Formats: sequence, C-alpha cells, structure tokens
Amino acid sequence: MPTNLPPDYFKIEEAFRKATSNEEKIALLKEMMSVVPKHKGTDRLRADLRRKLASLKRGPKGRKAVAQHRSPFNIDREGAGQVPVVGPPNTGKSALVRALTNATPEVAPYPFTTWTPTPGMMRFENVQIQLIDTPPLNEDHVEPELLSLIRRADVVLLVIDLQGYPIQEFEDAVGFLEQYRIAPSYRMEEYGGERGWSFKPFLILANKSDDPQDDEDAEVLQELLGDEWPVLPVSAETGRNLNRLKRAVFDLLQIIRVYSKPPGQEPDMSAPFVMAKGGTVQDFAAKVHKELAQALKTARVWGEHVYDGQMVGRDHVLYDGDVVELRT
Ligand SMILES: Nc1nc2c(ncn2[C@@H]2O[C@H](COP(=O)(O)OP(=O)(O)OP(=O)(O)O)[C@@H](O)[C@H]2O)c(=O)[nH]1
Ligand SMILES: [Mg+2]
Repeated sequence: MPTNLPPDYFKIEEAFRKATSNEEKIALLKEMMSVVPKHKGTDRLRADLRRKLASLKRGPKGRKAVAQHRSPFNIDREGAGQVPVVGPPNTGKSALVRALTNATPEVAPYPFTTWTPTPGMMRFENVQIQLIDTPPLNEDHVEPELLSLIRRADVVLLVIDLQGYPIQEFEDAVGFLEQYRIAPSYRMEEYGGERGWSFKPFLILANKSDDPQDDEDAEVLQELLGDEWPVLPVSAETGRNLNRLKRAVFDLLQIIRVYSKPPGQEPDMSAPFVMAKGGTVQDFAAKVHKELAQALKTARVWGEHVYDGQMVGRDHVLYDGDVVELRT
C-alpha cells in the first residue's frame, strides 16, 4: 500500500468495505480513484482499483442475459463517415462528443466514466458526420469489440490531455493500438505486406487547450510527434478550435460533395451527394439513380475546375462543390 495517500482515501475505502450494493461499491471505487494521486508509487493500487471496478461493472459471474442483445459496439454507419473518438481515460473524449454532436454521454472528473460507446452526429457545413464516444483504451481490460469498432472507422480521433501527460498518453495509446495491429495510414507501406493490419487516418486532439497560450505546448508536441501525426489543440470546455476540428475531420475523410442539377432547374445546395475523392461523373450518376448511370450520355459541370456548364464525359473527375447536370 503506498504511504502517501490522502486521508480521504481511507475514509472512502472503509465505506467501500461496508457497502452492500453494487451501485454503491462502483460509486465509491470511482471516488477512491479520483483521490489517489497519479505517480509511479500508486501504479499498482490504481491498476487494482480499475480491475475491481471493471469486475463490478461486469456484474455477478455466470449470470448471462437470457436474450442476446445486439452489442452496443456495433453501430450502424450514418452520414458521411464514421469517426470514433478514442484515447486514454479522462482526456475529454465524452466532453468533445457532447460539444460537437447532439449526443450527451456522461462527463465526469474521474477516469473510466464511459463504458459503452455513444454515437452522435456532427454537422460540418451541409454534411453530417458520425462521431462515436468510446470507453478509454485500457491495458488492463482490453475490449475486443472496441478494437473492432476502431478497425471499421473511416478516421480516428485520438484525444490526449494537454494539461496532463500528453506525450506519454500519445505513446501509450499508439503503442496499445499497434499491439492490436491498428496503425496510422502513413505506415501502410511499411506493414502493407503483412496481413491483419488496419491503417487509419489519425488526428491527434490535444484537448483541454482552453487558452490560446496553450498553443505553444501544442506546437512543441507537434514538433516532437512529427508531421505524420497532425496535432490540433482544442477545448471541449471553451469550444476553442472546434470549427477547425470539424473541417479537419471532413478533409481526412477524403470525401467530396456534389450537387445534382435537374435540367432547367436550380441545384439543391443543401443536399449534397457525398462521394469518395476522385469520383467521376459515372460514380455520381450511380449515386443519384442506378438507371441514370446506365442511360447517361453526357453531363454539364459547374465548379472551380471547369468553365461554367462545361460538357464532360463519364470519366470526368469531380471536385468538392461541383454542380452536375446529367443528360440521358
Ligand atoms: N479544462 C478542461 N477540462 C475538460 C475539457 N474537456 C474535458 N474536461 C474535463 O475533463 C474531465 C474528463 O472529461 P470526460 O469527457 O469525462 O473524459 P473521458 O475521456 O470521456 O473520460 P473516460 O470516459 O473516463 O475515459 C471532466 O472533468 C471534464 O469536465 C477541456 O477542454 N478543458
Ligand atoms: Mg468518457
């Protein structure tokens, strides 16, 4: 038992020993975790508390639910992309999902608050992107379903705490994911030949950058991690840089928005068709209507890369913001 624990700890521990209900024990364990100081000397104790908490949350052994419900980790894809928000405990993942989407996952000042994922929709301009709040990455309790969820992602947001130990958190999280063969896209060439790897675009969110003064720390962090790991300082609390965050996620998704213009009418600019970057007129037609794609003869395009109403063929590559009139 570490010697320098605050007196509160022992009071809570005593209450914990006397507690009878599961709920009460869970609440007291969380309290204990919040008062234990974070340093090497308490590593063992903290790991032990985490294990106890995990086992309490799992409930009594051998009492399997009768009906097999669908796993909460299996989340239907909605909108223009699926983007889990992952990272070590207490870095502000849930707070960010709350600030960016319509979802309201629990936020609390102690670690291991979130135990199941919560999806929410984030609006960027005229598209909706699905963010997913997730339980913390945890060496002591590896959740295989969380890893599968990350493997299905289009982009991964890795949240670290700029006011905590951001470099350590980054290294631990990346090392952890790598153990389970999840790596950033830029390493694809290196590991590409080996089977079973998932490569994802990552964005590092240096959360709790509440003040513009924190940017200096974020710059140092960026310097240390290198260009392959884009770092964005954000604050769930003050909303700093959340608009930049939305734009960055959109860019990492590598998607474009294309608008359909029925002949003789104006396009509906509030309802884009979302396609992968590099998509052609043919791909667009297939999105609008399957039969259209077959009957397509030519198309006219308005946008930055063409002159207004330029006639193009099926193979013409489209760009974000293009307006297309399909002709059969
Ligand atoms: N100052 C500051 N505090 C923040 C910010 N974002 C989150 N917090 C606080 O950090 C604590 C943890 O936030 P959560 O959103 O619960 O963190 P989490 O990463 O979801 O935690 P787990 O679910 O336990 O993994 C809470 O006390 C939040 O109020 C921020 O941008 N600035
Ligand atoms: Mg959380």
